[in-house]
Amino acid sequence: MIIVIKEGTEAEKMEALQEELRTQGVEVDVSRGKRKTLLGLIGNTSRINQSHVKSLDFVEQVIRIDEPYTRASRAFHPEDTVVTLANGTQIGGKKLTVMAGPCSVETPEQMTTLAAHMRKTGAAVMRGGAFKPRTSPYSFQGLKETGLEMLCRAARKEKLPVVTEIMSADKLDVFLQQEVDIIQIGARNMQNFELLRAVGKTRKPILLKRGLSATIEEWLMAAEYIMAGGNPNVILCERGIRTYETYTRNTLDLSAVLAVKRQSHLPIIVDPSHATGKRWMVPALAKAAIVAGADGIMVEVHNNPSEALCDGEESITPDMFDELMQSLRQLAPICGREL
Ligand SMILES: [Mn+2]
Repeated sequence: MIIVIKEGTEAEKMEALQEELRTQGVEVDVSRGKRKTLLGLIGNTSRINQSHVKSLDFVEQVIRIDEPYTRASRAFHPEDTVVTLANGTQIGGKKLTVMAGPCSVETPEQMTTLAAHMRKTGAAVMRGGAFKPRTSPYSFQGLKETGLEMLCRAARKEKLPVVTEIMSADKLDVFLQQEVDIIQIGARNMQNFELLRAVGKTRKPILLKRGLSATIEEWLMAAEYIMAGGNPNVILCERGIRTYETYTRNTLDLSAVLAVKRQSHLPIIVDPSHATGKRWMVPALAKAAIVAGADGIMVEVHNNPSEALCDGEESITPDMFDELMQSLRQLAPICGREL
């Protein structure tokens, strides 16, 4: 249930109402927009006397929402959320954000070269995997703490923020110590509720990838878990879903971008690399994602894809990345965005 408060209502009146609602067993979250203030009621609202609330002179409207999520819902927060990183980089709103880098961190030289290239070409965030969730226990598992340090060092040198995946809550301290700018929750961990709760206790921006077979509602409920802990800084990432099609690694669901934009206020970016598993498809689908309304893209770039320790076949080369950035620069203003 959402209560819309009339413009210019005194703070005391609102607080008294919140107090009253809390005694009736619900949690109350406040969303302050440019003009209106909304109270989001979370929990069992059956004891709330809706007509009493409606009759209050400072209440404009009481809305019953069908969705099981509140904090992530557009109804509760009509304006787009813009997530601001520690260095001031903004994700969402008018901005388009390009996140790029190798699938996994391999060597310090690789990271320094790529970071310099990213910086020159204008990527906003550097990606790189240190803790790798691999389907096979015999595949390369990532350089872990050492890799994390390599990624952060190379990116800092170029003043680039970093995004990297966390696999378990016991590594959270390491991520915070290294001042990772965006903590990624991978597709396979989208419903790892312990992990969602743990990152929800921080105020770090979280990149939440859609699970392999997750519905949009399940995905937004995962975001709600993080937000319920008090962390509003959630960025969603569509990375392809599991279907019967085997030509591509996954099936890129661009309609999810539109659905998420309608249902939620959270920024959403698209990862065409994992969605397709095919290098040659990445640039076209990155552009398609922007046209569909995504707030940015995340692509895998490798200086020597044929030698990559992970996901080489879907990594684009630095030259392809330069070309992609050029076309995105042309596309951005047509889509009413800034790059
Ligand atoms: Mn990868």
